[in-house]
Amino acid sequence: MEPFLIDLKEKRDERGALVAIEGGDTVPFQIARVYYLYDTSPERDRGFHAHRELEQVLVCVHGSCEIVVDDGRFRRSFDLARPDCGLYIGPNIWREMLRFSQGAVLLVMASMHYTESDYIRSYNDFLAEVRARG
Ligand code: T46
Repeated sequence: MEPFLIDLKEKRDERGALVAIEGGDTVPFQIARVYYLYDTSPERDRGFHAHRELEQVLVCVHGSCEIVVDDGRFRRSFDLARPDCGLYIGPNIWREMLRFSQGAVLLVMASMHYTESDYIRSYNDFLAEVRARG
């Protein structure tokens, strides 16, 4: 499945705003793990890998960053700059996280626990796996 944006439906009133995310509803999988990236810097790109099985939703809850996604044929870029907007990335999509604003915080909800065997960390290996799949 190609990456897509999810409207996280902010609840705003005079006190501020709240976003609630429910696994299997707001995001299209049960959430098994949550992690977040912080102390990020515009000079320090991250990612540069794909996952074989993992599904994730990324939300830039503070600041902004650019997420480049690549299915082995086409590259596409998303600017994440709103805490009420999530980016779904499914399996077999190469991702690069670029241009973090100073102090940006990227929250990630994941469908699986962490396992290094799910990562493809070489772009050539990624292309070979995608092409072998047809
Ligand atoms: C992804 C993007 C959006 C853990 O021990 N547990 C975890 O749950 C994660 C995600 C990472 N780690 C360890 C593995 C490395 O030693 O934390 C270190 C940094 O991980 P990594 O270099 O993979 O970080 P990013 O920011 O390049 O990528 C992360 C996720 O790993 C990845 O799944 O899609 O964020």
